[in-house]
Parts: sequence; structure tokens; C-alpha cells
Amino acid sequence: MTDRLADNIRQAAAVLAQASRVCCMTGAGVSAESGVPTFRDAGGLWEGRRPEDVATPEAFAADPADVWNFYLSRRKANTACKPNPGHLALAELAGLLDSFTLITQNIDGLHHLAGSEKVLELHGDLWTNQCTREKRFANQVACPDIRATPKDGFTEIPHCPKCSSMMRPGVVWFGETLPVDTLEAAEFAVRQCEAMLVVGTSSQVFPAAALATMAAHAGATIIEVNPEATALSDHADVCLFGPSGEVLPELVRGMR
Ligand code: BV8
Repeated sequence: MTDRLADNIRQAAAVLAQASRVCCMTGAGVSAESGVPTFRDAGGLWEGRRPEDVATPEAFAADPADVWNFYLSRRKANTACKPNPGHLALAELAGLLDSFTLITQNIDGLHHLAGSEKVLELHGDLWTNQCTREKRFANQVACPDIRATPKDGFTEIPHCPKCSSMMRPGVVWFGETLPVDTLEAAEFAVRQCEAMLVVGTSSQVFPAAALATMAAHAGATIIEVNPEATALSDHADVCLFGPSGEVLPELVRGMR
């Protein structure tokens, strides 16, 4: 770790230690060290395929089996993935602060596995299915989710045992609105916080990417954790250029 990064981490730890309300939003990069591929890095999930071909309602309507294969392959690949020190540090951080809100764009469930209790999952959950009878993500209450056990896998597209409609992965696709309550809770939290960590995201997908700007406009200090510069970096108060699995534990150590 360079001296400059260590100094910046100390600076960020001092900001967090004085804050009573802190938010954190994570993206795929926080799970990279767990072996979960990101989207836009080399070798990422979107390499060689277009999101609109596998992560939109239109793609699912055109070829549900192809879309299911994309998500089943991710379930299988993710089954072996475990939380890394970055996830664990965020779970510990919650216990060091008066108020901590964890928001994630990730659908891998690793924050829960790391012990983070309340996680605002903006883009849904890879491990759940959703009945398609109600098109919108928010209406899944019409038919309760069926928790798919990835080890079972499917040999054919699952149908809802309650209404026999085709099931879909319980995630938010491009062109779909985010779960209203979850997004509202995230927006409320970022408007109230004094500091916001933005970890492992290229900040290219909206409305999630707008949350840091919302926090900054409300006066929060923005701390970015990412090995590379992103669309957010020029607007962040502190940039911690390093892998979150190394930086976040150092940040928590600095706060203790
Ligand atoms: C919507 C779930 C209303 C499925 C995903 C403005 C406002 C509103 C909407 C839009 C808008 N402009 C455009 C839109 C439309 C669109 C959008 O944002 N498009 C982008 C591409 C321009 N947004 C939507 O459609 C959203 N819906 O707004 O509804 C509406 C309705 C109709 C019409 C218009 C609007 C829905 C978006 C949700 C889509 N679903 N995922 C699935 O996962 O399969 S998005 C997908 O991208 C994932 O959720 C992912 O989390 C997210 C963001 O990607 P990142 O997490 O940032 O990952 P990425 O690979 O990009 O970056 C990884 C980063 O990690 C890198 O910076 C890398 O350097 C870093 N990293 C690498 N290693 C490490 C690391 N960092 C730390 N440590 C490491 N070791």
C-alpha cells in the first residue's frame, strides 16, 4: 500500500469517525475479490455480449430460456463465492457507527452472507425467482418469491406453483423501474448522511449512480473506493485508489 493511499485512508477514517450518519453504496467491484466477475472490466459479464441481449424484459420475452441460462450460469458460478474482507469490513463498520445504511447494486447476496443485516438491494437478488404474472418488479407480492436452490438448478423454465405463470429471475433489468420502497429508502438515507462511501462501481448505471450526487448536494463527504478512476472520481472528496478487500479493512482499523 502506498504512503499516499495510507494517508488518504487515515483522512477518510477521520471523516467517518466524526460522522453520525453514514451511507455506503457498493457495485460489482466489492465482490471482485470473491471471484464474482464484474460487468465492465476486462473479462466481465458484458464482455462479448450486450446487456440488452440478456438483461432486459424484451430479451426475456424473446428468449426466456437464453436469459435463464445467463442467470443460472451466474448462480452456479456464484455458489462457491464467499464474502471477502471488504464485505466483512462493511458488516463491522455498521457496529462502529450510530447510523449506517448499506445500499448495493449487486445481486450476489454476499453482503448478507458477510453479516450485514439491513441491505438495500436496488437491483434485486440473484437467488430469488419472481412470478411474471405481474410484469413489474414491485408487484412480486402477487405471488411470493420461490427461493431457488442453485444446487437444484432447473432442467426447464420454472413456473409459479400458485398461478402457473412463467417465473423470471428476481432481478431488475435495464428499462425496468427499481423497487420503489428500496429506492426511496436509499434516497432518503443519502440525503441525510454526513459521509457516503462509494465502493466498487463504475457509476454508470442510473438511478443508482445518481445517489452519490444526491448525497453530495445534501452536504455529505463522498469517499470513493476503487482501484481505478470512475465517472464519480472528479466529484468525490476523497478517492481511495485500491482494491476494496484491502482498503475497507484498513479504513475500519483506522476508525477503531
Ligand atoms: C430505470 C441487475 C426507470 C441485473 C442491473 C437515467 C435515469 C434513469 C435511467 C437511466 C438513465 N440513463 C439511462 C438509464 C437507463 C438505464 C441505465 O442506467 N443505463 C446505463 C447503462 C446508461 N437504467 C435502467 O434501465 C434502470 N431502470 O432507470 O427505470 C426507467 C424505465 C424505463 C426507461 C427509462 C428509465 C435499471 C438499471 C438496473 C439494471 N440492472 N443489474 C444483473 O445484474 O444481471 S445493472 C448492473 O450494472 C449491475 O446491477 C451492476 O451492479 C450495475 C452497475 O455496474 P457496476 O456495479 O458499477 O459494475 P461495473 O463492472 O460497471 O464496474 C465495476 C467497478 O469495480 C469498476 O469501476 C472497477 O474499477 C471496480 N473494481 C474492480 N475490482 C475492484 C473494484 N473496486 C473495488 N475493489 C476491487 N477489487
